[in-house]
Amino acid sequence: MRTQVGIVGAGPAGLMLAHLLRREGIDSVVLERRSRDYIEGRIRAGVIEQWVADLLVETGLGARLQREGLVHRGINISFAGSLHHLDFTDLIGKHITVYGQQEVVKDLVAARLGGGGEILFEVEDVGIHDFAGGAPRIRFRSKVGEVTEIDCDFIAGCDGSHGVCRPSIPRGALTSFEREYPFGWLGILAESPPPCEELIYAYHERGFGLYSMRSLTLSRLYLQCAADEDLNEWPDERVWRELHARLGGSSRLAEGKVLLKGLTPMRSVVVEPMQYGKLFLAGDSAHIVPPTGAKGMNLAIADVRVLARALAEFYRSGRGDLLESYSRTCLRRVWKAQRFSWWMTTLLHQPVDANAFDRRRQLAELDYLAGSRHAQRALAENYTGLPFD
Ligand code: RFL
Ligand code: PHB
Repeated sequence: MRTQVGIVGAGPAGLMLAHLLRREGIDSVVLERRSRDYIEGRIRAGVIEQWVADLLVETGLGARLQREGLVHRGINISFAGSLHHLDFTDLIGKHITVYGQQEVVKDLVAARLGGGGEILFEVEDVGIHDFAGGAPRIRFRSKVGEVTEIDCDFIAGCDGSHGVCRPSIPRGALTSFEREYPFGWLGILAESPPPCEELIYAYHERGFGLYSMRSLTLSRLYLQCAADEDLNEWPDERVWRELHARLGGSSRLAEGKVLLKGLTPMRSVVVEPMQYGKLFLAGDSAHIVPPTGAKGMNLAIADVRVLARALAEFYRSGRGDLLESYSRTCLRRVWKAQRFSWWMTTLLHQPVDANAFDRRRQLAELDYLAGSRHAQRALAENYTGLPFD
């Protein structure tokens, strides 16, 4: 088997890369270790930056997004018993769209399969070879047990934080920058209507709380919890009690059937560089952000936008300079997103060893944010997505 770009992973990064390349007439093969049902059902991110929504529309993927996506003018911040609305549209003329990551994945899968492209699902034992120089190859075992090799010009490692591509790069060639947070998020998806039209990020002495949604009847709610929290200790009644305590003062939260409950660890990771020879890492395989800034999926799409343009230029004119600068270009945005995600996280969560000084400082910063249009504009600019170039 032969292709121009071998793509490992059918998350937002891999699928969007395949989509953008196809529009440039560049051939790719996408390999995914999970089933189609699994990747289409995986509940993750929910907030889409404005330029990502625009890109989906411009490249023919916007029909359902425009019908079902919820356009939000801003977000709410709750602290000290009151709710403050930050209106991004009024502040900087931009907005965000709430549309589940799994919906983006469904749209991308449908576009690829509908356009005659292929995604090889449920592949096993994926290995990448000879990507330092000459002729990269991907070897894998197909769903029916057949060992197959793909010869390609380039490999895109879009296989997330537990993939094979990053660990295949020789030790010593990458530097990893990491920060662990001593807390995590307990998240639920519930059949409960929105108590508020837009998201609520709540600072509370019992810990951070977040109210988000997936539709006008489905809420997505999160609570700060211990990094090693045991879900068994969180029956639904306790989750609701805690949500009422942290979000209740600022909203009329309706309880409903809990459809899903899970834990999300909080980590910041960046590996540098994001490329090695003919292998390019994109999305969570190269960086992880804590979810507080809603940046993960958006960054994954930003990486592949850069990569698709660089590959298109290479195939069009033979110029390799955009490919050579891929990592440098992406990392400038990645580090700004890391900074913003870290800032939102430390602003809104209770530090594990908090003393009275830390709490007063956090409250002062929140008060400053609530009262300063300059501070609000900086948040709005980062939250809705920094400009490119
Ligand atoms: P993905 O989505 O993890 O996709 C990687 C794919 O690679 C496959 N794979 C392999 N395939 C073949 N061979 C192998 N050896 C393979 N190993 C792995 C996997 O099965 C998978 O299908 O990475 P990608 O494409 O880089 O996308 C990144 C995003 O998924 C991630 O950053 C976001 O979900 C993070 N995130 C959020 N991002 C946002 O932009 N906005 C948000 O509001 C937001 N909220 C969140 C989040 C992540 C969360 N969790 C669960 C971590 C909220 C939560 C709770
Ligand atoms: C979500 O809707 O899942 C969501 C929203 C905002 C975040 C993180 C997750 O910061």
